Amino acid sequence: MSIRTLGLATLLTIALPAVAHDYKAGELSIDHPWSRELPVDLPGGAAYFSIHNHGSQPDRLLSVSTPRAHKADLHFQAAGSSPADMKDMGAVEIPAHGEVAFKPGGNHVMLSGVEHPLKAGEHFPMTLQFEKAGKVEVEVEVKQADALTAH
Ligand SMILES: [Cu+2]
Repeated sequence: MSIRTLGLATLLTIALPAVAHDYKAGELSIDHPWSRELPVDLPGGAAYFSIHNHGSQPDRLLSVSTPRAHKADLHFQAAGSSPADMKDMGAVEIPAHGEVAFKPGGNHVMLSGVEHPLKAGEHFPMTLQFEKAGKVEVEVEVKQADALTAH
């Protein structure tokens, strides 16, 4: 391998995490973590993703953390209800061969104490702690304020 191809290979390896949308841990995959830029500079926000469990045993998402927020809480919000009705969930069960979606208007990761407002186009790291699959580090993509879904 020449120095030049070696350099390119290194570059591609480094660039990879920025384009990865899918993260795996054991039997779990975490799909497209994203967040929304807020229309005003508020010290908070929310993060969304979906978790697929390909295994025959349930797992549990115990907690989430990110260096971008002092606190990241798992919030439950019934579909169609007001954001004011959201509740803290201790942990979230990921059923065997099942899927749990965190999305706008539903369950979400509530970020509070965000010192630098989230800006569209940036990425920030987030760690998900599962009971069985352990720790999974993901990159959260910040979308425009009017984005409703990851795509
Ligand atoms: Cu919330």
